[in-house]
Amino acid sequence: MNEHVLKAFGFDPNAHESTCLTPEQSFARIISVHKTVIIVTNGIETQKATLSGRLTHLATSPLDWPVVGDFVVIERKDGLTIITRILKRKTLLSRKTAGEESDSQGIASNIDVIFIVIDVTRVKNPYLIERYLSIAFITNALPVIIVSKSDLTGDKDAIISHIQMINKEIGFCFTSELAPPYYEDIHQLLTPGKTYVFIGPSGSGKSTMVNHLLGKAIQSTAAVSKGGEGRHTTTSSKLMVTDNKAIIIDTPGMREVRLDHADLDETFQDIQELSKACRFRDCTHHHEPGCAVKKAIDDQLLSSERLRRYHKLERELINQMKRAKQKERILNRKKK
Ligand SMILES: Nc1nc2c(ncn2[C@@H]2O[C@H](COP(=O)(O)OP(=O)(O)OP(=O)(O)O)[C@@H](O)[C@H]2O)c(=O)[nH]1
Ligand SMILES: [Mg+2]
Repeated sequence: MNEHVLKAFGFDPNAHESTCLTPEQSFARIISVHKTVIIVTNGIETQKATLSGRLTHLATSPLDWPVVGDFVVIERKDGLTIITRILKRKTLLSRKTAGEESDSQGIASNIDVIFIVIDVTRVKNPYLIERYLSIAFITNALPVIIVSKSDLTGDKDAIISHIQMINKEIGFCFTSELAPPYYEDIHQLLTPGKTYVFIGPSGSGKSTMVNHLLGKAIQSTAAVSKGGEGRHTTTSSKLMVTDNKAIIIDTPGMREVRLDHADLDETFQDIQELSKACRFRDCTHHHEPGCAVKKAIDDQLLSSERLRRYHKLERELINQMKRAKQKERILNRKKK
């Protein structure tokens, strides 16, 4: 059994003790996924693997497919490494794929902390932070905002108030490749055996940070365009281990964060708090009388823009849920 060597990749034998393996089987963790080729580690070596025919047949959604960070059972068969089981995910970060379909796309699984990396030039866009927080809060992993490229701003205080206006309780820190505090706070946050995923817009400096934490330039990086947009340099997620045994996952910059499952109540705590005083418990904060949220806007305690963004995300989430239900119905009908 290889449970103990896989501990270096975050495997907790106690969490999976009920899983009995045959002598041909071992545990592994998914390092990266390239369509049907999946790279796994058994704690000693990395190998190319494929999903077993049974699991491929049973997969009805992209989330049934391995996601970087998954713990799996692998088996050697005719010289090939086959994934025969995906162990229950402790946490899963996902978003909706682009387009009209309802498909969810797994970003990373079995993560403890989600680092949302947004550079100082974009962090004042509330739309970005609110979307990232919404997909992060639903996972039960701890979201932390990393404001990167702090060398490019002289006004950290304005950024701090901006973040606190969005969410009073969210943890955040500044980083810079070029000036203090460098990556000091991130180093302090990393704990051996825990898994950290870095997400955020393209060009925000995720791979630069990951290379720094690894102490070597493993991930490619590239300068942003003149307009400040990233060039989508990282094209697939990858799991790696730092010298002090923290497990980190670098991900490609997202063009768009579409909500799949999301927690709006945690993200919009102010609206959630105010709504307790609404006359109707199911108040939508649109036209109902006695709406405490609308009153807060009149009293200038809440911005109408913030409520507008909340309603937009709420609509998106409801539509996504409807599409997912419809897809499930179609699948069930086909099965029958
Ligand atoms: N000024 C400044 N530039 C930085 C800093 N960190 C990264 N950069 C630059 O930002 C550019 C983009 O960095 P990457 O690390 O490739 O960004 P990324 O988030 O991985 O981008 P994608 O892989 O496209 O998602 C590179 O030219 C980096 O040198 C920083 O702290 N300060
Ligand atoms: Mg990158």
